[in-house]
Amino acid sequence: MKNIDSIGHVTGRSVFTDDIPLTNGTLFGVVVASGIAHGAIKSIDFSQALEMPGVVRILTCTDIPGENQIGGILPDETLFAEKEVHFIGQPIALIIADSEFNARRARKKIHIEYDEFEAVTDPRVAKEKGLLLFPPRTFALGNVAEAWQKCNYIFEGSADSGSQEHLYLETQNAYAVPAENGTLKVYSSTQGPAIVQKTIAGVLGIPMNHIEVDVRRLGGAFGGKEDQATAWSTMAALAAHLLQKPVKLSLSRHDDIVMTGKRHPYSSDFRIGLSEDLKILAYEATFYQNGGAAADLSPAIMERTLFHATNSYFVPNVKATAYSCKTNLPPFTAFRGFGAPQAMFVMESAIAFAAKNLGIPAWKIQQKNLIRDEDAFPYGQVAQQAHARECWDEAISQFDVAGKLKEIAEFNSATAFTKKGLALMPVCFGISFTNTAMNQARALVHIYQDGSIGISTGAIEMGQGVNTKLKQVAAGIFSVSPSRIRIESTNTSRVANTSPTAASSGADLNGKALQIACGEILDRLKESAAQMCNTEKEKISLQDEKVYSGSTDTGISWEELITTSFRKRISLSQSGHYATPHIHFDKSTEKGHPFAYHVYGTAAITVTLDCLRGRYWVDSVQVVHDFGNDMNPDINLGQLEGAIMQGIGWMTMEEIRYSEKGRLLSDSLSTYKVPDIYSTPKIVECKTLDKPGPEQAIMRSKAIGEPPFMYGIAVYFALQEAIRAFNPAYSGRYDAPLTPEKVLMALYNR
Ligand code: LUZ
Ligand code: MOS
Repeated sequence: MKNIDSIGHVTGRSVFTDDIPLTNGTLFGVVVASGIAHGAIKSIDFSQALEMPGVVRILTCTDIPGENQIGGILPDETLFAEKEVHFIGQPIALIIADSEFNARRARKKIHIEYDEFEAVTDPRVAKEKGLLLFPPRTFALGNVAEAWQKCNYIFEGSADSGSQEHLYLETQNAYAVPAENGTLKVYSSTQGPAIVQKTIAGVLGIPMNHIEVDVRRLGGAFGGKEDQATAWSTMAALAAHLLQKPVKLSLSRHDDIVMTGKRHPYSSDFRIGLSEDLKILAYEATFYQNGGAAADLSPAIMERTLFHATNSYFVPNVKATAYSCKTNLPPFTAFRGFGAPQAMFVMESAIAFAAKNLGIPAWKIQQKNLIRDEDAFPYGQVAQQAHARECWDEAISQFDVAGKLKEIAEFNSATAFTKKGLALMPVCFGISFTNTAMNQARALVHIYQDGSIGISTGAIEMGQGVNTKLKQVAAGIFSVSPSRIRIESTNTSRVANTSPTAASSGADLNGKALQIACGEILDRLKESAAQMCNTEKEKISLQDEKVYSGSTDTGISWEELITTSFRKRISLSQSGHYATPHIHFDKSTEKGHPFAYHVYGTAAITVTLDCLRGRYWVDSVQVVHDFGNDMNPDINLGQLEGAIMQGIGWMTMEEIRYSEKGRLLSDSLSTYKVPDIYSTPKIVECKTLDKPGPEQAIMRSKAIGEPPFMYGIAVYFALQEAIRAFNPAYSGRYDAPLTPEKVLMALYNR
C-alpha cells in the first residue's frame, strides 16, 4: 500500500499546522530570548517596543497564572526566565502583535541588561565543577575488575560525538484558539499532544479537560518535537488565554535553530579487554552527556545510552557509567536513536582502536563477539531471536565483503592520491520506551452508517507513514478497501493520555490498540451476521467486503451488514487499549526486561577519498536488515534510507559548533551542512533478513524508525581506513563528525 499522504504532499494539498487557515483577529507571537549564556537579568526595557506599531502586549513570567514550569521529566525548566538566564536562546518574553512582521520589528527595540556569569559548555568541565542535571547511573554485568586480569590485551581511549540539528522541514509552531467558558483548542506541531495539554494546564492553572490539542500531521520531527514542541504551544496558549484572541506562534528557521535543543554531544572514555582469540572479555565506558541547561529528556536518553553500551555484542563483564552534565547550552533533546548512537559510536571506537593496535581488521573483533540467543545484555534481558549473526553472515556473503576488501586493497596499492575504505556496522536496537509506563496506547474506531470508517489513535503522522500502516491494520481486520477508512487527526479529546509518538514504537503501540478496538467491533458484526443468516458466529468471516458463512458467500455486503447492525442497535464504535506485555525494569538494580524485542542488522559502507583535497564520497551502503514480516516495503525502505542518510550526516558533515561563550556558530544552513542529493551514496542496497517478526511487533513487522540510523556509523570507520591507507601514521582520533576539513588534516598529520 502506497503512503496515503504521497499525493497530498507532492501536490501541496496536505495541511500542516502552519497551513491552518487563521481566524479573523488572530494575533502573532514572537519570542524574546536571552542573548547571553549565563547571567542574571538586571533590567528589561520594553517601553520602546510597546510603542511600535501593531504591538498588543508583551508577556513575561509575571503573566503566568499557574506555574512557570515546563520540565517534562524533572521540574527544572521555566517557560519564561525569571531572574537568571542559562543559555543563549532561552525565552524571556513573548511579544504579541497584529502581525509576525510587527512583532519581529518590535523585538529589535527591546533592551535587556545582564550581569554576566561564567558559561560552561564542555561536559567534562561541568562534571569537574559538580554541575550534574541529576545523579549518574551505572549498568554492570559480571565483574570487570576481575576480568582485566584475564585479558591478553587491554586498550584505553576516548571518543567524542557531536550534536545534530533536527532540521525538520516544518519549524516549531502552534495555533491556539480560545473557545467558550475558558477552554482552548490548540493546534500544535508536536509528537506528544498529551504532554502539550498537560503542560498548558499547569502553566495556565486550569484542568486538562479545558484544553483540546489537535494534530493533523507534522512536517518532520525526528525527536525534536517529542518534548520541545511544548514550550511554543504553551506560549501560544498562554497568550490566547490571557487575551481571549487566537494566537499563532511559528518560529523562524533561525529562531528555531538557535532556541531549540538538538542531539546530545557526548564525550566518553572506554577501556576494552580482549582474549588471545579476540573475545571481548571486559568493557568499561564512562559517558559524559552534554545535557544543556535543563534536564528535558536527558534522563531517558542517558538511560538508553547505557542500554546500548555494548551495541550488538555479548560482553560478559561490563561496567557503563553515565553522567548528565549541566552546561549553558539549550537543553539537548530526543533525536532519532535517543542516546543509543552515541553509545554505539564509543563501542565501535573501542573495537577500532583495539584492532588498530593489534594490526588486524576491526571486523574480526566485531564478528567474533556478536550476541547469540540466551546471552544476557548488561541490563539483564536475555537475547531471544537474536539475529545479529544471521544479519552479519548474510551481509558478508550477499555483498561479497571478502572480495570487496581484496579489491579495495588492490585499488589502494595501485593509486597514489585516491584511497578507498570499507567498514561494517552491526546494530542491535531495543524496541519499547525505556520507561515501562509509557508503553501503552489507545485507539477509537467508529463505523458510520454508510460503512465508512473513522479511526483515531495517539499516533502522530510525521512523514514516517504511521497512518498508512494503521489503515492497513484496520483494512485487514475488516477486510474492506482502504478507501473506506479515514485516519482522523490526533486529538486529546478523542484519545487521551497518549505517549508521544517516539521510540520507533508508534505503529506497534497504536496499531495494537487499533487491532483490539477493531477486533471487538468485528466480533459484534460477526454475531450480527450470524443472526442475519441463521448460523453460528464461528462460521462467519468477512472477505473483500462480503460476508461469508464457512466458504460460501452469503450475498450480504459490508454496507448491508453495517446498516442492518446499526438498525439492530449494535454499537459500531469502540475504543481499544494496549499495554506491551511482559516488560519491566527495576531501577534500583538496573536489571529487567525493558524491551518488547530487538531489531538487528548489519551494514557495509564503502567510501572513496580524494587525498589531495580531503573530499570523500560514499560509494555504497549495503545492508541486511531484520524487518520481520515487512508489512509495507515502500515505507520501511524509505525509513531505512532516510535514517542511514541522517546517520551519515551526523558522522560526516553536520557539525554543530558553539563559541566558548555558548553562542551557536553554525546557526544557519550556510554554516551547517546536511547531506543533499549530491552526497547520497551511489549505491544503497537493502536485503531483508528472512526471519519472521515477533508477536509484539505490529503484524510481526518490526519497528523501523530509529534502528537504521546507526548504520551510518560505519562511514566514520570506513573513512578512517581510507585515511590510513594514505597516511599510516594517522593516529585515528575518535571525534565525530569527520568533516572534510578534519579528513584533510588527518591525511597530512599524525
Ligand atoms: N523517547 C522516550 C524515546 O521518551 N523514551 C525512549 O525510550 C525513547 N527511545 C527512543 C526514542 N525516543
Ligand atoms: Mo524519538 S528520538 O522522539 O523516537
